[in-house]
Formats: sequence, C-alpha cells, structure tokens
Amino acid sequence: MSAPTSSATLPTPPAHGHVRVLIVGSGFSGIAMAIHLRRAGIEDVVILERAASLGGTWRDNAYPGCACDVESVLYSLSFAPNPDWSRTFSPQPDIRAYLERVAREHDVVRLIRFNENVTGAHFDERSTRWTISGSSGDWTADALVLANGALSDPRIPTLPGLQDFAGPKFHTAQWDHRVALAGQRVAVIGTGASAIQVIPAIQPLVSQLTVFQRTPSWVMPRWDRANSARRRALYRRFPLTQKALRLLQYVRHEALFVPFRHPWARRFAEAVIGLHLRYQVRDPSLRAALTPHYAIGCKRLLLSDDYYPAMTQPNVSLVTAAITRIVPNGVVTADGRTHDADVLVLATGFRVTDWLLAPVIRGRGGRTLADAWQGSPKAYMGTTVTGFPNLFTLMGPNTALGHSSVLMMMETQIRHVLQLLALTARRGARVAEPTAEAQKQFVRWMDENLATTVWNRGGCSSWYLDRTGRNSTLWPFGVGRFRRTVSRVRVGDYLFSG
Ligand code: N01
Repeated sequence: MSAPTSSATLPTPPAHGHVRVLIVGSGFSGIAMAIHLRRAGIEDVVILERAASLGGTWRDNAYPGCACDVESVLYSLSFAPNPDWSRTFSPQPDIRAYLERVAREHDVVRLIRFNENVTGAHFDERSTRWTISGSSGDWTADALVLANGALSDPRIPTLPGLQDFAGPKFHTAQWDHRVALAGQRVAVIGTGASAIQVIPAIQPLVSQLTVFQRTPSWVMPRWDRANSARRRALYRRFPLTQKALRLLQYVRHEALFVPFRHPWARRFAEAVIGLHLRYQVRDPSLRAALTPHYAIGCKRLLLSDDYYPAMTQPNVSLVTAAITRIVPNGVVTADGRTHDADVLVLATGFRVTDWLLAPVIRGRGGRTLADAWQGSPKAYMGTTVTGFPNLFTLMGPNTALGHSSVLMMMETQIRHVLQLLALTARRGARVAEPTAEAQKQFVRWMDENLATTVWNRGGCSSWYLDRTGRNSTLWPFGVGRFRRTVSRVRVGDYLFSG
C-alpha cells in the first residue's frame, strides 16, 4: 500500500455549515477525490454518504461470486498499489477492504457523514455557493462533486405480479444473505455481468436453478488465478515488478479496444471467443441458445471461466422464452409454462443513464440537471456542465469504458477538477463552468465518434444508450486518449466568475 497522506491531524468537518468542497458518495470516486484534495492542500472537505459504511458499488454488490472483471493490479488506485491482492481478479470482500484501508490510511474516513442522504442542491448566484440538503440538514460549499456512481441504483423490472411472489426475492445489489439457498429452487432473471458471476457460485448449492435469458452475452475466458505468497512477497519487496505488470495490463486492455472500433478485428475476436463457448458447451441446442446474435462488444463483453460449465450442469435449465408474469410460486413464460421457484434473484442491472440526483440539482436560474439534459446526460469532458458552476460529475457522461479500468478515467477527471480549482483561485475568481460552445463541441465530438461504433450500431440494445437513444455512457477511444484530452484544462473553454 502507498505512503499515507502526511498530516494525520485533519479536523473533523462540522456537522453542518460551510465547506470548500462537498462530495456526494464514498465509493472509489469520492474517496479518491478526498485524498487528492488533501494532497493538494484542500482539507476543508465533507463527504455525504447515504449508507452506514463506505465502498459504494463494492459495498452494495455482495452477491455470491461478486468480483471485479478487470485485473486487480490495474483496478487499483494509482497512488495505492496493493501487493496483497488475493487473486488476479479479486473478489468483492477484498476490493471493499482495500478501499476501506486506503481511506483509513489517508485519513479521510473522518470526513464522511454516514446515513446522510442528499435530497437536493442549488447554486446561489449571489453568494456563488452551493447549498446542499441532506437528510439531517443543510451544508453550503464552494464546489460540489457528484461521486455517487453509475451502478448504485438497481433496475427492478416492471414484471406483472412481481410483488405477488411468495418466496424471498432480491436484486443482486441487495442480496439477502439471511436466505439459505441450499436445496432451494432458484430462478435468476438476467444474464449480464452480475448473473454470470452469481450462477456458478450458487449452482452447486441449489436443487434447481432456472436462468431466464433475454439476450445471451459474449463471454471470454478470465483465466483467474490465486496470487501465491511468493508472488505477493515479490510485489512487496520489489514494487517495480507490480508496476511493470500494471503497465503491461494497461497496454493489453488498450489493445482489447481495437475490436470495438474495427470490424475486421471484431470478426476475428468473435471467432476466437466463439471457441470458448464451443469448447465449454458440447450440447448443440444449449450452445445455440447461448450464442449471441449481435456484434461482440455491443453489450459489455463478459469474462468467466465457470459460467458455461455451470450452465451445463443437470440442475440448471436455461429459459429463453419471454417472461410474461410472476406468480406466487414461480415465473410464467410466453409459451404458457410456469417455472416453479422458491427464491427469485433479479440480476437485472442498474439505472445507469437515469442519474437519480439530476432532478434535484439546480444550477443557474434554478434549472435542474434533468431540465438541462432532457433524458440524455451531457457534460464537458464528462466532468463539468454549462450553467452549473463548480459542479463536478465523477464517472460522468461519456466516461465509462467497455475494455479497461474505469479507475484510471476517474483519476484523470480528478486531475481536471484540481487543476480547474487552482486555476479559478489564481484568476481571482470563485467559480468556473464550461462555455456552452465548448460543451456543445465536446458532445458533438463524442456523438460523431460513437456513431459508427459497435456500441451504437452492433445490433443490440444496451444500457450504454439512454432513453433518447444517444450513447451518453461510453468514451469512444482508449484510456490514453482520455488522459491526454481531459487531464489538461483548456482555459479558453471555461468561464470564470464571482
Ligand atoms: O446488469 P446488465 P449487470 N426480463 O444490465 C436482463 C457492472 N458490473 O448487473 O440484455 C428479462 O448488464 C438483461 O437482459 P437484456 C458492469 O459494468 C461489474 O449484470 O437487456 N431480462 C440482462 O441480461 C456491468 O456491465 C462487475 O436483454 C431482463 C440483465 O438482466 C454492470 O455492472 C461485476 C429484464 C442485466 O444485465 C451491470 O451488470 C458485475 C427483464 N424485464 C457488474 N430486465 C465487475 O466485475 C433486465 N434483464 C466490475
């Protein structure tokens, strides 16, 4: 782990009152933002967290089998390498413990106000400050950082009869660990990233597992391994070895991006990854049902060594008929069959493009983010929004990736935020916001570069596209391009005032 930030005598922020920077959320983005602010000498910071502990998506997603699908050496904060990762792709408890440890070592836990749900925020043009309402009262802040994440609000499907199901039912992000699955008949709805981790983890326990698939996923091998004690000792003793591996992994992931942009490489990738399915699933009808009919990458490309083998087990059945309704004892499909179940697991994803805080964040003229976005989130460099001075959106519009670690994107955004805050102070101003023209041009550049990609044209529907049909989620290039584009603030693109 890295050397902690120097001073250990940070004052605890007031319960309410004024702070320089207020951060919403204590997941990876919120914690990293607070640490980087501290390192830049800005210690007057508070983090509002709606839950009772930190960790964001890695706190909430505690379903069996939950792990990161990016190698842990790459899925680490740049300033906090961890020689003790247990596996190549570490499981959720390790990732959550890592983030808690980093927060503790850098002394930012004391900045967090737990159980504080943000209910709204508005920018006061006279004082050039934000007023933020939490469940226990109000704060004011010079800058407001939204670090509340894209994968924090579960999408519960609107299936008729869902509320009538007689047994336990829960979303993967709200797993009920009190429910013993041993010997139960379990139905899993969904076959995305969460489902393919849950299914092999619970298959050996349950008596019957029925998997409801609407669209099959492309699944490539993960080649996950335990990190031996010797390997960990090597990383501890010679940190450069882990750094070199991180660099290698970074380059390999950047290469993974090629098939997403170039059809010839995509066809090659489809052929190679198709072999994984062919090798692991021998039954032709099951294999046919698991074969995707859209271009690889259109939906998130998944990694698993044990999903297909689990699907071939005698206690597992794959249902591809559409779900028509839920009844107290199971799931009814369009072919009229009732599939009995004692427990219902909703692996149905998240409300990624809905931005739940958008209707309650008010910028200049009282306009909300929801008004400004009209169902399609837009931000300059994914980070700042015209008409919303000193508002920062970590993991904001068009900053997600389908091929590498989003932590590198988020840390680049943080560099942008710090530079902009310093620049604002140097110019004797109080707030900064992108010009409408700069944001418009940036968004146009995103749209033009996404228009012909597999994410927009790959023949699937995915959560990358918002309800207007625009891809407001993904960055269309590699991580390196994001770093080069976003980490340096272009002064001419900003208006400074106050
Ligand atoms: O969600 P998803 P997820 N009836 O939206 C199906 C991250 N993540 O939780 O494809 C029937 O991918 C839906 O079907 P379809 C990662 O970024 C990361 O699995 O829409 N089915 C789909 O199969 C990931 O991409 C890790 O046709 C319904 C599934 O539910 C993101 O989280 C690990 C339905 C939803 O899949 C989301 O993954 C896990 C309905 N009414 C997750 N509604 C890491 O390792 C939905 N579905 C970092």
